[in-house]
Amino acid sequence: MSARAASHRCGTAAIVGRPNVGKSTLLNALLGQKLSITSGKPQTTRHRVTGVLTRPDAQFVFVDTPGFQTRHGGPLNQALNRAVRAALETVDVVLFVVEAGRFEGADRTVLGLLPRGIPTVLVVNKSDRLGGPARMLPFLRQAAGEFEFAAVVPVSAARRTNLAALLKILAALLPEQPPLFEAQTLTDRSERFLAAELVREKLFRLLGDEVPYGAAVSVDLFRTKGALRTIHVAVVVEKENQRAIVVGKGGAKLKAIATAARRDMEALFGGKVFLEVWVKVRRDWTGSAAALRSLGIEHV
Ligand SMILES: Nc1nc2c(ncn2[C@@H]2O[C@H](COP(=O)(O)OP(=O)(O)OP(=O)(O)O)[C@@H](O)[C@H]2O)c(=O)[nH]1
Ligand SMILES: [Mg+2]
Repeated sequence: MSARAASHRCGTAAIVGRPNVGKSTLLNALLGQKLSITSGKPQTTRHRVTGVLTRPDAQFVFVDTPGFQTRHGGPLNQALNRAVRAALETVDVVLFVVEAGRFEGADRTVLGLLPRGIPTVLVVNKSDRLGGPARMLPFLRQAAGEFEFAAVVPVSAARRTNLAALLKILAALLPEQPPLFEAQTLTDRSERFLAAELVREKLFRLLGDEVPYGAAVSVDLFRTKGALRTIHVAVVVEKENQRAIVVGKGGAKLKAIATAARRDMEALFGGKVFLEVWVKVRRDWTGSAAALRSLGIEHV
């Protein structure tokens, strides 16, 4: 093996933390590409999403996870927590994300669930909100005392600040080994999955609080012909009145959801998309483990 190959670093870093701290925004910022969906509402991410960043000297395999639920024990939350635990089993490093200025009970609970013996980096996100070192430094000192972190790094995922420093620290914690993925690989997820996620993101961003948590998305058709993709997506809701909310007056809301999702799909896939979105009512899918299984967590 040449000296160059021997010094190449490659490994997996799980991004974990309580809901809404900015894990998915961080993944996208690190990749320089919008891959994982984000919104101002907690529990946006429901699936593990892997994003690969390839540099000449290192390949980072990031795993974005659902925000770890410390309160509610329903089937959906249990499924989300299982997804997080499964993601942690095989990683080389954990990126534990908190919000600058806030280290609360839910953060400590998540911290307590992390595997011992895996280097854990504390990522203090939303540093832009603290407005400067006078408030940041005491917070960093306090947070650093919560656990034996391998490093503590303040960043702003939204403003993309200090990400180079985070990558440098992270690279040093990864094993020396050749790349696991081809250089052009972005994710392990299919375009079909990403299409469903982008529709789900628009539900979170364009609707109020009631509907997105009771909605699932399934892709009924995904056909690629040359550079053109034809995609049919069903939004699954629990109640008739939720269908009315998603459709909106004269169909305006559904149109806005479909237009925004199509634009993101075209940017991510790099080609034209014909997208059709409609709404189905399926009672109580969030409250029933059987319904979750039958939908397949892939499609939730
Ligand atoms: N001010 C500020 N807001 C941020 C930053 N990073 C993320 N946000 C916002 O925080 C909210 C949550 O971001 P997400 O990336 O969806 O958070 P998450 O941790 O993935 O959330 P779940 O998937 O629901 O657990 C969104 O409104 C983001 O725009 C940041 O660096 N600064
Ligand atoms: Mg997320």
